[in-house]
Formats: sequence, structure tokens, C-alpha cells
Amino acid sequence: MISPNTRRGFLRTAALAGAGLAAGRAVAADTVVQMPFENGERPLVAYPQKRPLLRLTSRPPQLETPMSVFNEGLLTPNDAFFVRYHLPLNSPPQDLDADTFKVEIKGKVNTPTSFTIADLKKHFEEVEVVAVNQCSGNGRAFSQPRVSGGQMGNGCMGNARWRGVRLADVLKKCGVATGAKQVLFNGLDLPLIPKTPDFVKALDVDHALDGEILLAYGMNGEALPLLNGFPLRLVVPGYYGTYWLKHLHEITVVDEAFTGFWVATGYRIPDNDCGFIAPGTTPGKTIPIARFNVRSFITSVAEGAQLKAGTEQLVRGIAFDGGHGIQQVLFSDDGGKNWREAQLGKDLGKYSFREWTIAFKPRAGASELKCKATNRVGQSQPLEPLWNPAGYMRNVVETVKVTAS
Ligand SMILES: Nc1nc2c(c(=O)[nH]1)N[C@H]1C(S)=C(S)[C@@H](COP(=O)(O)O)O[C@H]1N2
Ligand SMILES: [Mo]
Repeated sequence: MISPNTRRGFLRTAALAGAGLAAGRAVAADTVVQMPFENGERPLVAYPQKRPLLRLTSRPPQLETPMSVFNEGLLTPNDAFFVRYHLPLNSPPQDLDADTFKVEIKGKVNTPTSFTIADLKKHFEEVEVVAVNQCSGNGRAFSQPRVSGGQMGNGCMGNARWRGVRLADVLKKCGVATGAKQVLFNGLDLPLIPKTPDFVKALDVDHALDGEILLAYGMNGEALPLLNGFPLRLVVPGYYGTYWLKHLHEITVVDEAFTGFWVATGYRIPDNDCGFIAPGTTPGKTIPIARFNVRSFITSVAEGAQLKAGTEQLVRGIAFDGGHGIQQVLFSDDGGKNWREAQLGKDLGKYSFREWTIAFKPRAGASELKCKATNRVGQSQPLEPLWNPAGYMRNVVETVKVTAS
């Protein structure tokens, strides 16, 4: 693959993308993966800068990471990182040039300013954070009753080392005016018809100024892949991916609450203490989705695996939450009757995947493996799946069915 890190390299990559994004390149005509839910046939398709990933839609491209990737390491490789878009045009934009690209800061600021990536690097401190990006609807396809929206398994998440400058530093340099309430973020992608609302997201001004949010141009030591927001994206640690605006070119400070479609209508959860309601019912009041709840996965053993009975082996997995950090992971090899504490791996920060491992001896016959994480403030995962109408925030204790002989 051509390196996206040089200007020339990038332009060639963009040209390739132009040629390839019409259809992507199917790995082989018969490489179709059957996901464990109805209508779950997904072709494995390789897009520019990406290895073959599970394709949900082609216009715009929406790609899911196969679960086996999460067993490769704690950081999700750029070429395997999932891809989500909403709008059909400019998703991704073509012929971007990282040298001339600018992000504009405007609205209720004292000094509206446009910055190139080089300006950002020159004027502000460069910082890094390891953080999980996860789509609100990750795991939505498992909802019962089924719900509408992209039918994804659990592969619409990834963990990367993001590099950029603090949004707070940039906003402060432009001088946030008194009375400012929210900050709006817009990318270069566009709706096909004017009636469709542009993808714009809002964060409260206090959050925007808390120093944790990055304007990121680097991902795992490289430029952002085109499909993950090149050349600049928002990184909102602990928050669902919907806020992580890609190809970010417009930041507007406003003095009233934003009422755009993607905040006022889309990406809302029931306004109660958990975000879930009785299956099949309609919520009353709703609020914008915010931080991740606690999740954990077994990554070393796949559904349906055939293991060797009586031979001790190591199970490995990952856990994460919305930013308190993981305190404990429990593992069960008997469908949740007995639980043992797993050993936690290296701590890459409170927004990162945390690795866990535990040794176990598969018993002959069928068994259900489960893992359950708890974070540092005692929040954990339910044993039975919870429900809301958009299939957001799934965090049930997941089960991997295996047999051993
Ligand atoms: N410009 C733009 N940014 C966007 C979106 C989009 O449709 N357009 N989708 C958001 C959603 S819903 C998710 S889950 C994340 C996914 O990030 P990724 O594609 O880099 O994995 O991007 C976010 N940023
Ligand atoms: Mo998303």
C-alpha cells in the first residue's frame, strides 16, 4: 500500500480511492461472512488503505472490523479500523490535500481564524491519547426485537493512539465569547439532496474546553486513513463515535442549544439512569447519547470453536468503559454459574482497551464462555440484553459457545 504520509503519496492514494470507492474490491467473489444474526451475510471487501473488512453498505462505505482483529494487539491497526458514514456525497471527500486543507473556527469567538494542519502543529502543543472509538449502534443487529439502522455485529469499535492538538487550546486562542453555549462540528461530507440534513454534531462549551478533546491528524503513528477522517478529525475520548467528526473543516461556537437533526432527532437515548426501556416500548423524554457504558469481549476464542478438553489454555480478551477505567474482569466457562477473576494487562490509559487473560481447562462437551467487566466506579454489564429503539449502547455480558473433545 502506498504510504499516506507524504503529500505525493497521499494524492496517489486519493486517486486510487477515487477509482476504488465506487465498489471497493471484493476479496474474492465467494468471500462472504455469515454474521450470527438474520440477514447477516457480509462480503469481505478491501478498500484503499484497508485490509478486507465486512461491508455493510457501499454508498457511503460502511465497514466493520472482524472480531479476530481485536486479538492481534491492544491497538487496532489503521488498515483494520471500522468505517461509518451517513451521507452519500464526499464520504470520503476526494483529492484532499493536507497542505492546503483548513479548519475554520467561527461564530461566537473574538478572533475567527482558519488553521492549516501545519498551523495547528506550529501554534499548539502536540498531544497523544489512546482512546476507543465505538459506534453508538455497535452490536445493534443482536437487538431483540430487531431495530432499524445499520445492522452491525460487535466490530464497529477500535482503539488507537490519536495525535493532534487540544480543541480547548485552539478555541481559547480564538477567544470564546461570553454567553457561548455549544460548539458545532461539520465535516466535508454532504447530503445528496438539500432536504437531507448535513451531518453536524454539537458539544457543550464546557466539554469542548475541558482539554480532553483533540483535533487529531495522527493515528497509530501515521496520518489518518482517508476513510477515518483524513486529514483532521475530532477525537472525543469516552464518547460514542457519532461525535468524532471526520474531515473536520468547520467549528462554530454558538450561544444557544443546537437543534439540527443529528442532535435533536438522531442519536438520542431514553432519559433515565441507564438509557434502556422495556423491549418494544416507546421512550418518553430523550437526551443526546454521551459516554460509553462498560463492555468486554473474549477475543482469543471464536463462536463455535472446537477446543481440546482437559488441556489448560489461556483465554484473552479486552474491556473498556467511558473513561473511569477498568477495575476488574470476571470470566466464566460454565455459562455464568461460576466466575473467576482474570488478570488485567498493561494500562494504556483510562480511555483505552484493557487487555485481560485467564487460564482455563475446557470440559468435554458444549460450554458457554462469558466475561464481565466492572469499572472503577462500580458500573458493570447486565447478564441479559437491554433494549432501546435505536439499538444503542449494547453492553450485555457476551457469550461465546464452544465445544471441547
Ligand atoms: N464527517 C463525518 N464524520 C463522522 C460521521 C459521518 O457520517 N461524517 N459518522 C460518525 C459516526 S456515527 C461514527 S461511529 C464515527 C466512525 O468513525 P470511523 O469511520 O473513523 O470508524 O465517525 C463519526 N464521524
Ligand atoms: Mo456511529
